[in-house]
Amino acid sequence: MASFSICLLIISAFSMQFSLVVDAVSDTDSLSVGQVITRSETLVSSGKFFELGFFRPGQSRNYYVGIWYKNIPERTVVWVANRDQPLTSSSPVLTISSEGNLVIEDGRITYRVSENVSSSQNTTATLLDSGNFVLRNEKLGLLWQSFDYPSHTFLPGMKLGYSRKTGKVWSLTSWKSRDDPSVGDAELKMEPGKSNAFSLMKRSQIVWTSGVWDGYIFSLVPEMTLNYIFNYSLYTDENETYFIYSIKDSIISRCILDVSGQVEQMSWLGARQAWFIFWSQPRTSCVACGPFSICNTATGSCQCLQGFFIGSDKNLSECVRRTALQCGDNSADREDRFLRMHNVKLPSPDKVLKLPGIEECKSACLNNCACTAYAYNSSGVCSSWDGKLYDLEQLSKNEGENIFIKLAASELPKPGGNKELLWITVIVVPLLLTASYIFLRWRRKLKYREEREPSQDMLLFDINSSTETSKNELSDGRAGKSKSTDAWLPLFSFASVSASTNNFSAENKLGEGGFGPVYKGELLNGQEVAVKRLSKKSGQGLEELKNETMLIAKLQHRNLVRLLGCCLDQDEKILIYEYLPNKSLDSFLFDRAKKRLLYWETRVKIIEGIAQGLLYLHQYSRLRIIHRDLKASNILLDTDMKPKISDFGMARMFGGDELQANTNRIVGTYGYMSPEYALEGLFSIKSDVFSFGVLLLEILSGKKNTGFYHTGSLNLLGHAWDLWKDNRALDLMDPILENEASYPMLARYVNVALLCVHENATDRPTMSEVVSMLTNEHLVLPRRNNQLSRM
Ligand SMILES: *[C@@H]1O[C@H](CO)[C@@H](O)[C@H](O)[C@H]1NC(C)=O
Ligand SMILES: *[C@@H]1O[C@H](CO)[C@@H](O)[C@H](O)[C@H]1NC(C)=O
Ligand SMILES: *[C@@H]1O[C@H](CO)[C@@H](O)[C@H](O)[C@H]1NC(C)=O
Ligand SMILES: *[C@@H]1O[C@H](CO)[C@@H](O)[C@H](O)[C@H]1NC(C)=O
Ligand SMILES: *[C@@H]1O[C@H](CO)[C@@H](O)[C@H](O)[C@H]1NC(C)=O
Ligand SMILES: CC(=O)N[C@H]1CO[C@H](CO)[C@@H](O)[C@@H]1O
Repeated sequence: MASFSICLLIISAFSMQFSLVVDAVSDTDSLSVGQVITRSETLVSSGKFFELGFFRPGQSRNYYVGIWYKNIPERTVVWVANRDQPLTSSSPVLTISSEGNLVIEDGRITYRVSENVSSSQNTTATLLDSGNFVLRNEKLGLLWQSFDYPSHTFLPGMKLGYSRKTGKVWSLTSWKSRDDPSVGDAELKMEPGKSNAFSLMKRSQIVWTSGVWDGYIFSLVPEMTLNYIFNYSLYTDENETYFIYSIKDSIISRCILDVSGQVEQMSWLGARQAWFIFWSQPRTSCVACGPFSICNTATGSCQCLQGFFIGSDKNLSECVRRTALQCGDNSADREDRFLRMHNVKLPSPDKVLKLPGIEECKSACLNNCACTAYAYNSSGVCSSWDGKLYDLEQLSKNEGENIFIKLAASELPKPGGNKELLWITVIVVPLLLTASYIFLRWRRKLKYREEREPSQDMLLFDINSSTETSKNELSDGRAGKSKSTDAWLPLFSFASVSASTNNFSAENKLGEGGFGPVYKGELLNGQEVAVKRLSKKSGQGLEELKNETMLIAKLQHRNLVRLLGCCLDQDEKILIYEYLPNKSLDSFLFDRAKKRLLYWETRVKIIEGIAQGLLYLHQYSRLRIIHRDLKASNILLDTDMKPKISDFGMARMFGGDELQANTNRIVGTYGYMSPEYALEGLFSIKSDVFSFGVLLLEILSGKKNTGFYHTGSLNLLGHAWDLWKDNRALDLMDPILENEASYPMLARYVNVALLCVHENATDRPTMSEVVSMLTNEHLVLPRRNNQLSRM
């Protein structure tokens, strides 16, 4: 190893000599006065972590000077020198000018990267292993550094905050698009002189805030308490206030403000060559919608308004007007008109006026060429919007307001006197209505038949063909007996699923899972079901998904939610589960009033049930399912408060790593992720055991692992461990259990939980060991003797 490094040193020494000959640089980390970096050359930090040079982002033809990770194949740019000054010539150079400034020249323009640096000889610019590019000089020391001019990436060691002396704000600003690093419309910053909180601004409106720094964490970022990796601090003195972080392990991590306006903290998984996002805000996907589009909050999708289409950019980041407005040209026929949209959550207006009536409001907008929309409400307030219209949200019936969008007359059906319209209303509509009524009746009949006798539209599989499954299922007591025949998984049509959920109406929505929204539905036979509408993108093809669904449907255990059917219809992937009226464990456990219903006995039953369900997934099902997202909100409770694990097999169905269907990047639930999963993306049945341990502590204490802290220990796990060391494990107990709990049992459970959350996966027990430890009173448990060093 050592000789190899020496070898490298020699090589780089040689290349440095060569480069000096041509007065250019290569494979060095510094640039001095008179030297240049051309398009094909780069600086590399001494430890080879970062590289600096010219690049062209995405499809762009322009050159920029940027810094990216040296060893990450997909170029990940962390800083751009000339964001707002793209270079179009093909022979730009970066150099230090004679007066000591860092400049980019391309023959026509000279862009000064560093300004106001006093002239001096012997100035050098060095790319450091932290990713900071610093301009130094022997006499004056540090003159300028890139860390003082953040772009969209917040690296460890950088400051975000402000200087009280100069008023300078260190903030993150998004790129305009993936092809254009110029300053976009999102900014993450701390407002000078205000409370110590970050605000995420989009077009100067606050879309998310971190909450104030309370000494340990930002109050609305509870995930900061689950801190395996970072050392955060908020530094403040008479001159400046800033937030800074460092990384304890040797992992690569960065925080970015994405083009979509989301703040994301991610780490690089070398083994999988992928970025792993483990935290992001704001969670709503509406932030990604561009101008003249409307966001459907139920599905998180953006759609162009009527009269607009997706422009050159396929990312819906720009909807473009189909027909130009006629503004000013008042020849009656071509005057602009307004399209009424219902149930819209209005963005904050550009102008508000008190006007006597809606007609006045309308003409005010019509007479102002810049005005693109107006709204009028019952208190006589006329709101109007100029230019690009952003942040419209479609709400459901009885919510929101009307907004009127200005469109060219030709984009709207002509009002009244229109013969075609008359024809349509008088003849075609009734005809259509009759036809659809007949069709629906026919469908309905068919549907009933389908439910009784399986048609070819069903997936067939034979429970007995997997001898392993049936043999093992016997250990589950009840299961296995009633299933001597072929099992069928009904395939539902999209129309029937849609009808059962009232067209996926907001009133039917039960919640939002990692894979998409869940609705309550009612089948034609009156059975209540939970309908999970998976987000459109999944890593798998339809056939694979069908196979996986079939396999998953075969898993039957009293502690798993039953899959009743599915609908795979073109883009739609929908799973239909049994409906459990008591909702999820977290809705009881973390609710002050409802947690009283979780008696000690109930909690014991829940813990044992989850352990059994997980054991079945890991060991007794033929598939060996790793759940990967076990958490309180994925445990559903039936009417007897018996637990049923939901969302199992989702990772499998979605193929490999695509746990989060919305993106092609991996996301788990931070509070329950084992260290090896969070840091390296490694998962195994032992990462489920870790999540089970966290869940166990939450059930015993009634507290969330996320957001919990107590003097000295920053999360529930650390706190449990501290109490355990002091022989005070019983203090962990949820206070409302005081007169009920069995203390020896509680102590045993805490012990098991601490074994499960062992930092090393191999030292954690398997689920079958967990089950026997939980139930066997006479078993002597190993005591934990190691620290949770990273927590
Ligand atoms: C450079 O100095 C000028 C005048 O002193 C000032 O207006 C400008 O903001 C300074 N630029 C930077 C980047 O500090
Ligand atoms: C620049 O550095 C060299 C070597 O370090 C030194 O000999 C020279 O005097 C310096 N020049 C100036 C102007 O400081
Ligand atoms: C965390 O960061 C602060 C400030 O940078 C530093 O003083 C402290 O020593 C660090 N702690 C650890 C454990 O690295
Ligand atoms: C604040 O700035 C002043 C003037 O530059 C300096 O003298 C002082 O030491 C600074 N205070 C701190 C805490 O760095
Ligand atoms: C009308 O709009 C104004 C300004 O947005 C708002 O303050 C007022 O509450 C609204 N009135 C009603 C009845 O919605
Ligand atoms: C034209 C354009 O900007 N396309 C981008 C759309 O978004 C994807 C990823 O989200 C990019 O890969 C494309 O380049």
